[in-house]
Amino acid sequence: MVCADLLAFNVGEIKEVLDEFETDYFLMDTAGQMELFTMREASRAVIDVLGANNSMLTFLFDPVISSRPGGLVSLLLLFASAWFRFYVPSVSVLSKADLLELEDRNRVVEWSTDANALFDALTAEKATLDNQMGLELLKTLESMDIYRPLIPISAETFEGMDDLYNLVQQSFFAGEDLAPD
Ligand SMILES: Nc1nc2c(ncn2[C@@H]2O[C@H](COP(=O)(O)OP(=O)(O)OP(=O)(O)O)[C@@H](O)[C@H]2O)c(=O)[nH]1
Ligand SMILES: [Mg+2]
Repeated sequence: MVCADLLAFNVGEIKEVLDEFETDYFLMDTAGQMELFTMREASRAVIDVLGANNSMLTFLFDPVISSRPGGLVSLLLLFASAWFRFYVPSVSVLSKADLLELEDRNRVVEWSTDANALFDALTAEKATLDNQMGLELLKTLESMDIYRPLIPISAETFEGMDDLYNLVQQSFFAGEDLAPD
């Protein structure tokens, strides 16, 4: 909590330091516990000072939780909540993708691309109360603009970083590559 407040309090100074770097993008990691960044009003000020018009939200989907249809719906809800808070362009990332077998990873990506596939997977599960709730939640989520293919990324193998870079390029520069090489 103290760190979160200090970040907001000192963001002007942080921006001055960042402005000295000659780079096109900064990737900033915020606390995974959503109460500490997403659900604090000061975070809005941090984004505004750093430049809301030049910001993009990257939301990390846990690979193990995403592997179950109901788990993916839960994470989509969290993502919807974060996106709704800041309302800046966003990318959805399947983090630690190296932990999943290729078949499982492809299935999660398919669910994230096609709501009908996720709907079918939920329907195929036992008709428990949570699965029924998942179906109802999915209908709501489907009507929002939160469906986008998850980009599998791994900090172990570095796979997917190019895909993330390309998506950011597309969002800000319509795909024009800024890299010198
Ligand atoms: N296999 C694998 N492990 C990873 C990867 N990224 C991080 N880890 C490991 O996962 C563990 C937890 O790290 P993170 O998920 O980054 O956790 P954190 O950022 O400290 O916590 P949050 O506040 O939840 O973001 C550590 O042991 C990391 O080394 C990855 O891409 N692949
Ligand atoms: Mg983290």
